[in-house]
Amino acid sequence: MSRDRMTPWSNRWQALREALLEPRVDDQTLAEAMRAARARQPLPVIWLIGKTQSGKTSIIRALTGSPRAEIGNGFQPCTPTAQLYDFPTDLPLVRFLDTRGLGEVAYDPAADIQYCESRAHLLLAVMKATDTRQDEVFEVLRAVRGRHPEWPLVIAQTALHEAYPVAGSHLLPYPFDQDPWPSTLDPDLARALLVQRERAGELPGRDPVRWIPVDLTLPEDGFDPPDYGLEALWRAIDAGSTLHLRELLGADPAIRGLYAQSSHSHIAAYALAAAGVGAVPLVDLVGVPAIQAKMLHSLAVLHGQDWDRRAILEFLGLLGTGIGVAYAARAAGRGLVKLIPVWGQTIGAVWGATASGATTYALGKAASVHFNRRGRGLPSDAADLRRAYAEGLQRGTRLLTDLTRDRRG
Ligand SMILES: Nc1nc2c(ncn2[C@@H]2O[C@H](COP(=O)(O)OP(=O)(O)OP(=O)(O)O)[C@@H](O)[C@H]2O)c(=O)[nH]1
Ligand SMILES: [Mg+2]
Repeated sequence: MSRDRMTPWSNRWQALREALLEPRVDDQTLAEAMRAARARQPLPVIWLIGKTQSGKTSIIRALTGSPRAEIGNGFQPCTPTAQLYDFPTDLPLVRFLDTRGLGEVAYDPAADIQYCESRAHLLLAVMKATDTRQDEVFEVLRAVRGRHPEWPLVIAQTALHEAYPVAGSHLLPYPFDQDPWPSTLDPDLARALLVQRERAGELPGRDPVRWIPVDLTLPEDGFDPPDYGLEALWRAIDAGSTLHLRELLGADPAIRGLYAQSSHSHIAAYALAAAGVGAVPLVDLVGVPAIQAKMLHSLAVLHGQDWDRRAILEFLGLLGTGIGVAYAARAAGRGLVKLIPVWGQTIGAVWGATASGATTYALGKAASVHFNRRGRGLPSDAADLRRAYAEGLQRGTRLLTDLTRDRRG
């Protein structure tokens, strides 16, 4: 175990203060350390398998909220038959692997399986609901799940409206999570969806296949809502994997309401880097406090806030009061660390990588609340920061426990 992981919390607070006020790590070293931490913990991979024009890119757009053009430009070649898109581009949290040319040329998934072999995963098959010729896709799924029965499989049935009568509209509320489907569902559409499922036959694998009808249109197409079925797709993804992808990407409405998605993904990326301390020499050298200091700085920039000595001291003062650090410093010497309310709460519950990551996550969430309020000209107070920190610690612990375990496993 690295020295950093055993540092008492009161010393960590002191170290954070120093890293903020007297930084000793230059930006370039820090950037390299972040890259090293990331390389150590490969990104979770969502593998999209579907014929050309089946709607793969549309699904990436809907899951990440990125514009199509940005995804198109962000694709990088990966294997001879797949390209990848890392999201977010600057500090990626997840990797989408997109198969190419399926249905047009003979596709051999061997190289893509091999690429995915050691990475945490989700298989996301994509097929147009009205396209009955999916044998080749099913064959690939059989091969992949035969080799990896543990990989969860979600099959999205896309472009539903192509089966609608002229001027038809989406049935609301979304009916496909009811069993049986309601009688108001268009019979042609219901038939198309069921035929496709029957043709799949028995697909191997540990968990049942999750079939999710979606229609991910553009606003100008005039369908309401444009992301029909997205909620169900997220539920299936989260039920199938332990990666908490929705939360990780900040696509959870609970998170969207509180923080801008961009600051959320920054926080998650820095938390993951902090969780890598103890695993990579360069990251160890830089240490958790430097990563946290860099995160706070970049959050201030994202929120358009000053981050000079005065602003830093103000934030530390409020946060310290909020989470009881002043008390911690006094109590630590007498062996009363367990009584520290929030800052020390992780001590019996989690340790090591998760604790470093979770406290970084919590710190980022508290800072977001602080910057948010200041940005709106409102006072930021210790009680708010304490709440944000406590909630962040809880969410961060859950997020990172599963993520770092999955990545090791
Ligand atoms: N209405 C509707 N259109 C969709 C849906 N998914 C995709 N499309 C449309 O179908 C076309 C192809 O979608 P893409 O998302 O680019 O499909 P793809 O699988 O990435 O295609 P390639 O990259 O060419 O293999 C686009 O015109 C999309 O707007 C959907 O769920 N509903
Ligand atoms: Mg595409």
